[in-house]
Amino acid sequence: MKIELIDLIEIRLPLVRPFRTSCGTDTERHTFLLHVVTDAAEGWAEFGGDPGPVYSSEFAANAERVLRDHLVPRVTALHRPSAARIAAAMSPIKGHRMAKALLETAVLDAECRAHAMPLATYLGAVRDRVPAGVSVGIMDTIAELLESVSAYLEQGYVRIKLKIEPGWDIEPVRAVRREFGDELALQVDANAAYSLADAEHLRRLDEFGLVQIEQPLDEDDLRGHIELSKLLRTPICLDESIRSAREAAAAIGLGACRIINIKPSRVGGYLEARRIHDVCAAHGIPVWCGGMLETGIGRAQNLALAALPGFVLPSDISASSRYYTEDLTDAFQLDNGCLPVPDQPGSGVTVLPAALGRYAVSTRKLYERGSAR
Ligand code: SMG
Ligand code: MG
Repeated sequence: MKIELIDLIEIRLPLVRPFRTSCGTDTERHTFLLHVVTDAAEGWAEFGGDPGPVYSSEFAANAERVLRDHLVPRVTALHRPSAARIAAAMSPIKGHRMAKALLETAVLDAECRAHAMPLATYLGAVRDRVPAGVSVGIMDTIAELLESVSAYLEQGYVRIKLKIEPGWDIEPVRAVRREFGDELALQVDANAAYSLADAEHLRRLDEFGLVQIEQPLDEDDLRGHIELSKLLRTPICLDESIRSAREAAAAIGLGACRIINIKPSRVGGYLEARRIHDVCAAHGIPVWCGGMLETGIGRAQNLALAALPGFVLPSDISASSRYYTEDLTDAFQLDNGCLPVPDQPGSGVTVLPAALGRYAVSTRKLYERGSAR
């Protein structure tokens, strides 16, 4: 496979409603896509970060820079680029996992399409459908929250995740538990908004039978998570803290978490995501697939990953309508609380030119074979 062209397409898609977390409020998905054209097929990927370094230290402008100046030149210099060979070519560059994930994923998509193989098959999927959870933002009032959760449950979502932060934690959880009963699969995500000094406060969440508390402390506070997990009955799940299979192995071995949220963009791509899945499976640690408000492009690829055997908990992969009035691909729709795993080659979705035209704000060429930059 030869890479002919790499374009970066900046997009801005309005969200159907603002999404507030302890990191801030998003009203749109402002990110970029990578479109890789090879002599055999084309591939797409979606940058998992934001315009600012709020969820992660990575952000769009620095990812673009590192792709253009460091990653794309290394990968396009490979004699036979393939997804499995890319990580080694990029390894002299430290960090920047989200940027690396983007390039590897676009090439992987192209490679799977060239072999007429669904990404799910390539990764080792064992399911055709994936149970859908939904992540519910911080609201102004409890009444608004209950209304929102009720609407999602009516649509069929099988698990509710509430975003929490100091001042919006015990009461919203109590209200949702009281309104929707003990059977509801309920969990919370703090996006690192607490410190170990809040342990007594967080312990109050134990009475609500939560499936997990996700990333209560700073991403680099492994010791804090180890201590906190001794104090809480609620299982701790790590998101931001886990950036590689090695970090997953360490966190599990040290008792910092009992569940892991795998986000391919955060960990450098689907191949590392699969390795984390394997490490977790070997330790009996359940995993699920996290989301970054992806459009249909990233969501299709996340569905392929979430179809692996160790993904035993519902993922943050919701229907298109939870995010956008119009998606960049055919809309993903809930069917009995599940989303279908794409079964066509590559990520199995087609980017709709008209929709892309409406939400693309600019395109930058990162590489064209035969033309000097
Ligand atoms: O894609 O449905 C989705 C969003 C899921 O809550 C979600 N993602 O920390 O897990 C997380 C957040 C990260 C994005 S908002 C800071
Ligand atoms: Mg999270």
